[in-house]
Amino acid sequence: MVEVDVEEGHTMTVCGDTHGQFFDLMEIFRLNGAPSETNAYLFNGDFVDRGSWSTEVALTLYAYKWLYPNSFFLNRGNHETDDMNRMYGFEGECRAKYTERVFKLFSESFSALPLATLIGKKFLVLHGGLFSDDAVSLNDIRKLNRHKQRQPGQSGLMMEMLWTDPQPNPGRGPSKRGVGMQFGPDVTKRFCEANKLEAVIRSHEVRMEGYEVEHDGRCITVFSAPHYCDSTGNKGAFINIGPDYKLKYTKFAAVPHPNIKPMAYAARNIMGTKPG
Ligand SMILES: [Mn+2]
Repeated sequence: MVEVDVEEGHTMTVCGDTHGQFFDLMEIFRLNGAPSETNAYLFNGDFVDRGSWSTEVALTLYAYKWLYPNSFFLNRGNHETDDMNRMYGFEGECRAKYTERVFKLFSESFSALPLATLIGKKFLVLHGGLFSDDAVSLNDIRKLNRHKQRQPGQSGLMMEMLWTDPQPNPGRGPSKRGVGMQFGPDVTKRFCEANKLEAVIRSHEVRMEGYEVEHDGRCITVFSAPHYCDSTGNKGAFINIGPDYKLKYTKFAAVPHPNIKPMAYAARNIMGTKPG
């Protein structure tokens, strides 16, 4: 877990899934300013797959991480994994635009990405959501050695952080995805109280307005791929966090892109229907 504070004069912007929508990523930077030492960003996973400019998105984000290591942050999503990349286009895109070796290097680097970022000790940002066990704490996340396990697998802390979703009903329920599970408002409340958090910020699911505040304000979804897969009609959104740790939401619409369809590099690889 990466732990950062927002200093005086700085802003942290949290973005959700970008899914290979490079032109919409550029729109975020146009609207909200290019990354810099004071204009910090956290991209909360799912940079690749589905959109057909996934290599451009991933390389741009990596270049910014290299340029601003202390103010540009990346969390891993469930699509920064080999199984998903085989099915949803990124592996094929790497082969088509570059080489097999480029995919292997991406795969290795994805397995080193942080799984969560804690902002100002108030907001836990992770791609999927909370856990099947109330006993899991921020300290367990801190202690998790992400380098011991390259892929999230079918169970355990890493899998749950990348895959779970909120549900309106209390308690826990089965996942609509067939991977992970769903957690209710009571689960979120207990987790936030036990760990002295204001809220959990997660991504992983499209929201028509680009973001949604649920679970009595304690579970926030942010999704930054507008008109997802060229078909959903949703807005994208991002969240600004200043030194006062108040959240400011901005919605934005999709911009035009060259005529290459989503999953253009995946057609021959589509084998299942697991939603991402
Ligand atoms: Mn996801």
